[in-house]
Amino acid sequence: MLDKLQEVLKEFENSVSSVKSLPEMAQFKAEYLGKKGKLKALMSGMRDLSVEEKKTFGAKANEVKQAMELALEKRSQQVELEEINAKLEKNWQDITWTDRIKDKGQQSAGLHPLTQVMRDLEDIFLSMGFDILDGPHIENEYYNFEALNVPANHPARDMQDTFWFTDMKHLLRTQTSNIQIRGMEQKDPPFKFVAPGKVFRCESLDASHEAAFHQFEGMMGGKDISVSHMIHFLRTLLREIFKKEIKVRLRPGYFPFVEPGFELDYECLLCGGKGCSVCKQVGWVEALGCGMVHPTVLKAGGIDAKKWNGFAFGLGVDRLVMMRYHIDDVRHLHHGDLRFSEQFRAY
Ligand code: FA5
Repeated sequence: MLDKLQEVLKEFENSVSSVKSLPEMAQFKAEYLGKKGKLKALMSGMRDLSVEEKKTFGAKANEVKQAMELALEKRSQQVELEEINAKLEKNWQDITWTDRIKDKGQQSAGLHPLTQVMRDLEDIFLSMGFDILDGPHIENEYYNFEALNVPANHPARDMQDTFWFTDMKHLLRTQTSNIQIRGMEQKDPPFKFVAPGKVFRCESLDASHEAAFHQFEGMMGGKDISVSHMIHFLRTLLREIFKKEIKVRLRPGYFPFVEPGFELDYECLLCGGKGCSVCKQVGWVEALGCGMVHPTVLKAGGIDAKKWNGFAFGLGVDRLVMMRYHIDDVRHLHHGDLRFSEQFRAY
């Protein structure tokens, strides 16, 4: 009987590799291991064996069963892979083939100008060694205000009209500056990071104000960082985004989380500085806020302000997009009108 067992195993081993599909595999398994299978048939002959022979045969039959199960499992995996590969070989589609899309009456897509500019900004800062961080849209009061040197009842809270949740502890972040503290909590100086994302303010809408818009935060912490470092990175940003010299001005600006603080304005590229609805007839458009990080903010981020300092900036991305592509109303960016989006297919 032991010889017969060996014979069945050999026969199994010789034929398992020729099983070509999963249904065939199920049939093959039943043929050897099923209730009416070859192994069961042999085992039913055990009743004629002596106790000693039964022990030896039983152990051997168990080994054979395990070897078969292992081989079946291995072959099943191969068959599955072969089936997937065969399907891929037969059914693949070239998703870059735009004629197919046109045939179906659809049009090819392009990147939204906001996405394009966000990606360009990320590439510029990645190439200068900055990390990219992300943070929550639903934020608590601490990260959006308190840790940024804007305690409760501070008048600066009114600078940004906030969408509060009913618990009055959570809010939709009004600025990407919430990542300043979160970033410092994660990193020891020296560090350089940027944080792009959506921000929300309960604003009256006009040509340059949206309620949901995008900012791009930047922060650098280290030893003896100065305003000139900050200007260097901002200049590089503008040069790379516009690929030409554009007129900007840096003027003092108040933000409780920086000291000194500045605002950088573009000369309005829509009217060439003559005055229009985007620049509110003044010829300049606010691009970003920036400055040297306030020691209280460094402290809130767990950083020793006697040893380290740094700069931070928060850029309005929607307005940057408007300047780069000469878009005369920020609301065009968000309203999903295809006549607008289609103009950017080439970018
Ligand atoms: C801030 O939000 C500060 N967190 C920026 C900052 C960061 C200062 C780090 C210092 C250090 P502000 O509220 O000015 O600042 O917004 C920054 C930029 O976002 C503005 O310059 C403008 O370009 C853009 N922005 C502000 N409000 C709107 C809006 N409603 N719609 C579109 N863009 C806006």
